[in-house]
Amino acid sequence: MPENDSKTTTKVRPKTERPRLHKVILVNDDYTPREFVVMVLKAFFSMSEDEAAKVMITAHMKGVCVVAVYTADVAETKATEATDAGRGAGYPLLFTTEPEE
Ligand code: TYC
Repeated sequence: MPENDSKTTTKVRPKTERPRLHKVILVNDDYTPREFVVMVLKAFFSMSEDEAAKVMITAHMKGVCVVAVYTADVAETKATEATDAGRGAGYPLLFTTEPEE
């Protein structure tokens, strides 16, 4: 007697979903020097002087600015390392992450 004669079939669905990306967000504060913020953006996010200056000024004026998007673990690592660079220099510079919608 067949153990499985129910003719169950499994449809193979092409799995093309990409991992959700996470934003790294630069948060403004009143103490970190502008030039230091620009230096960190260039060092940790491979930005040009012009790109870094624009992102810094946007955070300065609006309170926050999206720096870049990465997979979750890369975003988390970069935000932590860039925040630690500020901490190491005695500044309250903060990078956070959040999932993209
Ligand atoms: N607001 C800071 C200042 O006036 C500069 C600054 C900009 C700090 C952006 C943090 O995310 C930041 N010195």
